[in-house]
Amino acid sequence: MSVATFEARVIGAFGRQVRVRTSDGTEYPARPLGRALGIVCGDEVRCRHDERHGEVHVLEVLPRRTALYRTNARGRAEAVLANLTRLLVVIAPLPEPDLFVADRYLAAAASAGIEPILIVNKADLGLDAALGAALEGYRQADTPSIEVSAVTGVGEAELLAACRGRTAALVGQSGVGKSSLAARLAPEERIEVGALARAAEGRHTTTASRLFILPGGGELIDAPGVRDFAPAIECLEPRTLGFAELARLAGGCRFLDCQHLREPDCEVRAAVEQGQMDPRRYESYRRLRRLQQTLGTAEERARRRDG
Ligand SMILES: Nc1nc2c(ncn2[C@@H]2O[C@H](COP(=O)(O)OP(=O)(O)OP(=O)(O)O)[C@@H](O)[C@H]2O)c(=O)[nH]1
Ligand SMILES: [Mg+2]
Ligand SMILES: [Zn+2]
Repeated sequence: MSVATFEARVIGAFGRQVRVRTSDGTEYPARPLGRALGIVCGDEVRCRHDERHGEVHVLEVLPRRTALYRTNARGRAEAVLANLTRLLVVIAPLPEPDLFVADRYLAAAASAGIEPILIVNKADLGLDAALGAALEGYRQADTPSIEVSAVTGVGEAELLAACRGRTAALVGQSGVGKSSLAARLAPEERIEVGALARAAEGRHTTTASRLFILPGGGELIDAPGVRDFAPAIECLEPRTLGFAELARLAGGCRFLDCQHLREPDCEVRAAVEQGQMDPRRYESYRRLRRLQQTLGTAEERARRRDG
């Protein structure tokens, strides 16, 4: 007797354990069948009921419309989240922001066709001069940003509008308030929020990505905090590495394949010298180029592994 299969959405992924939801809203714990499928939150999957063991098996991951990729510890590209249309890159005055991490998320999203927005949470704490200057740099970089507070509710309507009708994901350092924002936007859900002290100790409150349905329409993924994020280099837009302002400036470079490092007549370097591109953003771009050189191409890495 053949058993009917059905399609479902992955709304939680914790290693080999996943949680899926069907279009009628039924949720099941499920287990990937056979070899590692690399299932991530947001995936659409084909499942089957195993009546004998009372389990749901995931048979197959359906083609992803978009995916956010990182470089894993073995130097390989690995999907982190799937089928996003919006990436909410969260920073806050506390813990001290690592803007290079934010830049790399923004770059990975832009390269993957996922619209990024910078979310500046904890606006109630006030933004110091350094963060203010960084935000000015992002404005020059054509990167939209919203100032919000999960405590006071400032910016909530704007944040909700940015998620409406989309699949959005909250990413960023641990303790910036991703889960607190998710809890505000999806008040019906049970979402655990951490103590800032724990984040300062490097402990993460959220340990697995979860997908929530927003009351006004749209989906929101709350992802675990990170200490660092290395995008998958081969997934980055080759000319700009996903840096939005470079897409605008690079057309003016003398060489079509300008990497904006030491080449003559480089419009990007000129923009930095003339104060039209944030020097910190440019440094961030150079670091990513260096990372690209260190990691090498995917083929070079495969050769190193196998040879
Ligand atoms: N003052 C202030 N504190 C906030 C705000 N949002 C969150 N917090 C606090 O920041 C701490 C961390 O919040 P979480 O929502 O758990 O942070 P997270 O980004 O989900 O952290 P991880 O799950 O570890 O990645 C908690 O103590 C929250 O109460 C805010 O807008 N203002
Ligand atoms: Mg969290
Ligand atoms: Zn250039």
